[in-house]
Amino acid sequence: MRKSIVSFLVMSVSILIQYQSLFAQQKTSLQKSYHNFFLIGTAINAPQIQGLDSKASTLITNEFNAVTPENIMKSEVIHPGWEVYNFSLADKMVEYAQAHQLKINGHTLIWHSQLPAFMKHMQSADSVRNFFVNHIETVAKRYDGKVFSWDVVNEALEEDGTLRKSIFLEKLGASYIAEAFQLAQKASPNAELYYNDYNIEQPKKRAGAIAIIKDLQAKGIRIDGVGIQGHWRYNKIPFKEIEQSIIEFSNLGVKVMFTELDLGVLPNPWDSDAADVNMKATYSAKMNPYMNGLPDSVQMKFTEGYESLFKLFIKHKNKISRVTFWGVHDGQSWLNGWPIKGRTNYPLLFDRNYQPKEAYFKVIALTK
Ligand code: 9MR
Repeated sequence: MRKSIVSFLVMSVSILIQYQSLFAQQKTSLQKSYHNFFLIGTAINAPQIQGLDSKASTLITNEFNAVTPENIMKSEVIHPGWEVYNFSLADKMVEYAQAHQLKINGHTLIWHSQLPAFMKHMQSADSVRNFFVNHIETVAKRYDGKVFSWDVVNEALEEDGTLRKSIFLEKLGASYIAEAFQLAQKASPNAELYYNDYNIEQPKKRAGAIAIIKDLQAKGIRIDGVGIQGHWRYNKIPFKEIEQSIIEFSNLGVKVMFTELDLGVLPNPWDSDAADVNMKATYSAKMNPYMNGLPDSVQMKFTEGYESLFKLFIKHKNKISRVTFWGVHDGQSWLNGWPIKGRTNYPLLFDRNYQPKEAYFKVIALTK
């Protein structure tokens, strides 16, 4: 018994060393392996854009060919006052991306969340309209030719597929989505324009997204793609719905993307895949079970999850244009702080020490 445990340990360590040395030699990378299939992206944060995280920078430039700013293009940051725009970090990101041939997906023009303080409780429809038009025109125009694409509207749907009761719907009416795409097209004719949301692989919400796309198309307004965010749980990945969504969205003639991929391993208080940043729950030790490391059984299932997911993506590679992870490494993930603050989650392909996990090699091996 003891002997077999020892030989199992020796085998595991030697596999790990093999993997890590392969990685160190940089013979391979995600973006190189998937070059003929689709773009491989990551969300990047402010320190990474400012060059303050050199280990992450090495991963970003070696492993990825697309980036999405995790927060710095949200209206709260880029448009903090009526006439005040703060472009410094976004401009820096453009420089960084140009220097490393990374395609930028601008995230995001119109989102009900993370709005600037001055417009959160705005009462007058005229003021909301002014903000809306001014924001899209200014930001989209400045980055025309610099960003490859925009999430023009983000998370406009409720789980039942109806339009979310956001300040935009309330004050501007349902046509705000079409208007946002029109304004974006005019201000940034060179960027691809996308609708982005979580859980739109689920039938009811998917029907809502299809209705949005069809409405734009019927009005002759350009929409180039749809982003399925992909915040899933490692052991509850909705494969059937994902595949069905790839097919249905693609049948509408738009590109399909997975835009914020991560596979959380921690218990979810509501047993749900909603990624609503406003949902919060209180901390308890029971809800943070893997503070000191992930059990092998979970790690194995996590690896299998990523492997099966990428198998599915490869099967539909002609319909998928990009797969973006929501963060470079586990330490950066929003899932350490949501929906419960202070937890230790393990959702990405690189660990807290910036090292690739087994899932990374499995995902790459699928391309051979
Ligand atoms: O990862 C982002 C986190 O750092 C922010 O605090 C949060 C609020 O702005 O947004 C997170 O990113 C969200 C993305 O912009 C839209 N889809 C859900 C993402 C996870 O909440």
